Amino acid sequence: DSSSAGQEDDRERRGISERASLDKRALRRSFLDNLLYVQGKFPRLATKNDYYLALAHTVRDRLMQRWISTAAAYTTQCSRTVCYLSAEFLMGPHLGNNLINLGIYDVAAEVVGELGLDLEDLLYQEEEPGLGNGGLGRLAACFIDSLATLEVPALGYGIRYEYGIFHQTLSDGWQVEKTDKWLRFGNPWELARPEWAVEIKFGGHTEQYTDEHQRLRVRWVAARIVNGVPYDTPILGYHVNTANTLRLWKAEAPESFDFGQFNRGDYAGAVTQKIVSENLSKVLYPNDEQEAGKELRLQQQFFFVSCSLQDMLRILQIQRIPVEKFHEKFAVQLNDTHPSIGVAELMRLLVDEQLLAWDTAWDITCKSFGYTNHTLMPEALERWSLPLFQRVLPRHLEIIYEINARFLDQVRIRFFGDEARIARLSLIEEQGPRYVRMANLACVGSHAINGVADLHTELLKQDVLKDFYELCPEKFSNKTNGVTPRRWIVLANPRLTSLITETLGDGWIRDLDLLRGLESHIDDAAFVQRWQAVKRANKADLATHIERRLQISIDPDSLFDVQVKRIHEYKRQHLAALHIVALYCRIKANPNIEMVPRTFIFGGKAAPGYHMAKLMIKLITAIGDVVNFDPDVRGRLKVAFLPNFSVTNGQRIYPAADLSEQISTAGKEASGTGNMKFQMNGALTIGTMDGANIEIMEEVGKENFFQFGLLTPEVYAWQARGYRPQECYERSPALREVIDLIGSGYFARGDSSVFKPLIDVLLRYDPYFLLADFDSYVACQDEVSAVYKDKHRWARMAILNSARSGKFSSDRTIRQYCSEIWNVDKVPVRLLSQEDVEA
Ligand code: GPQ
Repeated sequence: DSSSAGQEDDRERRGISERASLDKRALRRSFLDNLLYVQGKFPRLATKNDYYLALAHTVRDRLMQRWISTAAAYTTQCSRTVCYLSAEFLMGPHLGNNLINLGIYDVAAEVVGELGLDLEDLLYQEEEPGLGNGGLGRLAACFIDSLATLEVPALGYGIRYEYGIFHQTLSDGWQVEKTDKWLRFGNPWELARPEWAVEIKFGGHTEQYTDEHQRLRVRWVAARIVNGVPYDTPILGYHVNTANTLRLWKAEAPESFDFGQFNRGDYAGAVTQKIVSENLSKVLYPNDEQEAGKELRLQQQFFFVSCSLQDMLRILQIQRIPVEKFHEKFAVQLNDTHPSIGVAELMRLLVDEQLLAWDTAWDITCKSFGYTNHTLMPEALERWSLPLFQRVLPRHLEIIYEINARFLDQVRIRFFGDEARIARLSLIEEQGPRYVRMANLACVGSHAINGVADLHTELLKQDVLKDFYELCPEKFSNKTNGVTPRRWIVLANPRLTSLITETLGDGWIRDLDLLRGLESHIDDAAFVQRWQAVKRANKADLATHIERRLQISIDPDSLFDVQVKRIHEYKRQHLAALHIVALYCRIKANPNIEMVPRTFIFGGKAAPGYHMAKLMIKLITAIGDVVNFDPDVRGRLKVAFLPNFSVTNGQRIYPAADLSEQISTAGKEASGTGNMKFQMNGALTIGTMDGANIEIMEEVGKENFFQFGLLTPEVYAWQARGYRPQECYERSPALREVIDLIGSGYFARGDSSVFKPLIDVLLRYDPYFLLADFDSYVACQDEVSAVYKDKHRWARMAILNSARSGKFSSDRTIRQYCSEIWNVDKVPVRLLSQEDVEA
């Protein structure tokens, strides 16, 4: 047929001459071979997981040629390379994505199908590497995908956590955390590279000495050394030969380290030391946008950053590039402040170990780093108490003092006598207990600083980083986030992918702006009908999944109203909960009231120590327990909290949504990226003018977006005036009824104490303006229901949302980073033949 012919042309054009390996018979042969030689099984004994692993190895074998060809191209051409430093990479399962990017998804489905297996079933066997909390970690994963697809040389550097984000279960409606043993059955996607291990120092003290040129130098005498071992995962681009590398570091106790000397024959003590060392990469901190301030967290940050910078120096050496050209070879991006200790560590490596002059080293450092800020929430700005910092990184504290002294000298000349400004810009917070301010370090040590949506960048300039903006406005720019359409449309929504490709051809997968072509089909009744059928089928699939998981029946024709993201007060899942209760109250007052049936779907994890967020989960599940079974409701309202929201679960949920809830308090959500995944998959958004919602509305047009709520300047004005939520409560009868019903204990079997902390905060402080936005939100939701009754109008709006989502491809975002921050070009990769490789 025409689409597979299109794919064939594509392959020809790209010169991928691996016909044999793409051949179905060869695929079947190596699948069965891997089952035998890797898993040691034959079909009658094989488990589903054996089959998954056999297929994973079959795919991995096909990645290797590309991976090696890519490494060869980059090495011989000494290509300029992006190094994306991130404490989190929330990759999601690899198998499906690799099948898509290799262009062998359909043939793999046939091969396993002929063996009596179901490909989707095998895909669900993969335990996803949950090495991130939420948006920030998932953004890193989308970026790595786009970099490979755009054929840009890039390395992702991070931590190989043994335990990723916890697994969430619900017990009596409360969140319960279980550990995430994702490596339990092995990981076929990674390759350990112990030959490239590096040593990382911690603690101890510093000493001065004079070198052979009579220059005064500093040596760091560490108290302990830990080995960092790289584990590499290939990241294949879409229908290209480029396979970049995700390099994650595992901490190990060094064999060479002489425990005996330290412990005087204390063997048990030495083993304890080993455990302490390996704790470094043991577990991901599950706090999203919350400062934990834990010593182990600083150690983790330094660990992966020092490993990565040392690895870059090794690469320079292999390519015989002088260390003075570090910044010409590498563009190093800091994904928030988590890796910002890199500024001080690169200075240490260049000055103390490579023996460069301070000024030379500082010039290289500033030209190498770029810093992306991801939040305006004050509690998420990282600071480390001075005693803790001194204990872990004594040499880095000295270096930070030196950077600060030189920096503030310049500030004093520019802003003569402005001591308050100097105190705000200082890398050290001096009022009260002293802290190292990591955002300030990142700003001073980077040549580029960016926010992640237009509004966010403006607020950074006006507010959070105002002093740095006034000092160096030229460093600042915006890079609105994006998401990869390969995972979030092609893999997650095969029905929509077929419809779009049959309508437009498959060019949209690498150039999402081509989706605009859908607009001309909006009056084509057959197309609109097919569009509706796709959504309806996706909803039916999700309904089945929910029914199985939660034992509640779901009507696929009801409006699927979805909010999935980390649970946080600023994201206001409890505002959505208030709306559900308002609808419930209408039904109780008038059981025959006409109402558009809705299914409210929630998902998201709460940080284990964030009690209010956990109470928000309990509120939602408690409302569900009443509403789902009250006969008066007659199925018009259903509330489902899907446990353990993850990349895997997201892939089922986004394609089935009608309505995307993006209801954060204006000025609080830096960008949001879930909003983009919903839009691409044809959901309409109800949202505040926050983060990237504003840009989504700009793209789709006001008439295709449900906007409500205070604007950021209005929030600021209410704050300045002194906001009294009690007044909103008194003014709005609907709000009063909702708050009183929850406060009465109606959703807690009469126990009014359960939700008291939540209700008290709302009535007394309401720091996120739920009560101020309540009436506006409910009115907007009524408008949503009115529009939904007109199924045809809804479908047209949904099509326009997808058609106008091109801006939010991470390919666009990455092109902007490449040209405006990293100054890096693509390096197409020629596939080496077997003989080339072996020669
Ligand atoms: N974000 Cl600082 C996180 O997911 N975790 C964090 O620790 C910080 C930010 C998010 C942010 O809340 C979203 O608005 C962004 O879309 C996302 O980062 C990616 O930039």
